[in-house]
Amino acid sequence: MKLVKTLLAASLGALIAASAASAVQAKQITIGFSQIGAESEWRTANTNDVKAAAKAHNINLKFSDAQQKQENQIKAIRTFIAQKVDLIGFVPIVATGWDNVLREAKRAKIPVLVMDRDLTVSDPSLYVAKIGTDSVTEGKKAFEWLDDYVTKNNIKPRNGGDKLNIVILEGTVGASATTGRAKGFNTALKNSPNKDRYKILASQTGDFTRQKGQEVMESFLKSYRNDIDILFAMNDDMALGAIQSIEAAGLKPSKDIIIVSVDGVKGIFQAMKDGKSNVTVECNPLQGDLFFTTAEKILKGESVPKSVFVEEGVYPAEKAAEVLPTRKY
Ligand code: GYE
Repeated sequence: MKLVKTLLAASLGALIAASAASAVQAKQITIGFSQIGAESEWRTANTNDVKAAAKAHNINLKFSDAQQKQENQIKAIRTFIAQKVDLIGFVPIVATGWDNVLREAKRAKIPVLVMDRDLTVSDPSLYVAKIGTDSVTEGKKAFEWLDDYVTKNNIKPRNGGDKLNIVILEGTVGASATTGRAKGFNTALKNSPNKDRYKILASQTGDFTRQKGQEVMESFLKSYRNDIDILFAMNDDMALGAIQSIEAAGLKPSKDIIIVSVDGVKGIFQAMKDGKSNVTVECNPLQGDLFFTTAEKILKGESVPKSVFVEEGVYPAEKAAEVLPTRKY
């Protein structure tokens, strides 16, 4: 009898342990995610991808849109800490100013996984890892494509002078995507054997939006209508806005003014197909799957690389018609 009882107790214990383990396994992961906002076609694609990937990974996603304000992102992160989420993800709108809130997350023992943009913190242990895009390389690819195009096509300054004049539409001030692209572009220009061929005439932020891209290009054209040879727009949306201003000024985008931009959204492929833009350097917004796969590893205690870049290509206008139907964003 005693033996039976012991056996029974033991198997009951095993049963409880087993079901507890499966309960632990089945516990759905909750992740708080703070997105920047919806400033561009790229961002919308990024948000849609994060939401779809969360579903595919069976994650309980608490999604928060900061409407372009760092303070809203900080508030959202604090809310996630209070809610005791399993992991916090966020896209830093600007690179600095995160130390305090990330220290609070660390104290609460909630791991932080950064997506898309880079950040600068005083202590690297304030976040576990970052997945995203390589903006310095994007800027470099943009200049290198341009330099090659100008050389092959023997492009001359429109005003008969000896310099090809470049105007730049920068992204959000303080964002890593802006500083990185500027650094990549300017360094490649400085290192080019043809560097004396170019002059940067003007450079101003268009905040990564179509509307500001249009407005700033309009003001560039007011000052330098007959001098601008090249536009480097740090994203496609600003290039699309600028195309409107170029046409309104009676000039031909892609012919009178060569247009180089970054992202690779459908809108710019359509514009290239229509002969209105020259090239886009891809910046891949489809980072959701990698994000949640990495998050799951972190929560299992596995080690992950501190920084992972997603893959990106370069698409000139002559490929636009062929590539457009295959674009996912
Ligand atoms: O290029 C731009 C967006 O951070 C890489 O942000 C991203 C940039 C992207 O608004 O369109």
